[in-house]
Amino acid sequence: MKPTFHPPLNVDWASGVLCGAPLICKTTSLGDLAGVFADQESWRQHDPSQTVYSVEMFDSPSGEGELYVGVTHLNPGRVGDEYFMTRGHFHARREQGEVYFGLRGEGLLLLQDEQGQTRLERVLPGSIHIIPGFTAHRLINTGDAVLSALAVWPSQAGHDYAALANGFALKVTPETVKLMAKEVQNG
Ligand code: PAN
Ligand code: ZN
Repeated sequence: MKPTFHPPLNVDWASGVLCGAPLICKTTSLGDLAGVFADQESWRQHDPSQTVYSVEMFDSPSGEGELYVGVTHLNPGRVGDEYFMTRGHFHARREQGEVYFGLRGEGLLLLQDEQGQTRLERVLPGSIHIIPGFTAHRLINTGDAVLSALAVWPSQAGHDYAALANGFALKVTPETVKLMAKEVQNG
């Protein structure tokens, strides 16, 4: 049988720009993140229309067994002493995992299991993060430039934001980054 040839989808590794098929884009501004940052007073003082992050993903099929591919671009910034971050979520289908790949910028991936145990992984160009099932995840930009990360996840995973309505158990501030650097240094 004669094969059919398809031009591939493409990501520019340096910028995270996707092309080759129609995209779905969603932007999240500070005003959308009510209750997400600990310092509510500081959050109220910011311009609510300021973009915190945007997600671009291929408009792919969403059936059982299909995969979504998308890039999150997370701006640098802080609310009080807390870095700009994504809202974060468990997958609605808890058992479904995801893979993140760091593309540009520097930051952290905050992971939290269902018992509330947290851990952090450094995100940097080339880093690979295998997020197991039953694990909530949030990107945090600890740098001065845009943090971009590519993600691949099951189309049927869904997003459960409500389970984290009271927030993650760990607040990430410059103090956290200093502590982490010290731990890495001490092995
Ligand atoms: C990512 C996230 C993206 C935005 O594509 O959806 O980084 O974060 P929130 O969904 O928490 O606002 C992903 O993890 N998909 O499953
Ligand atoms: Zn996810």
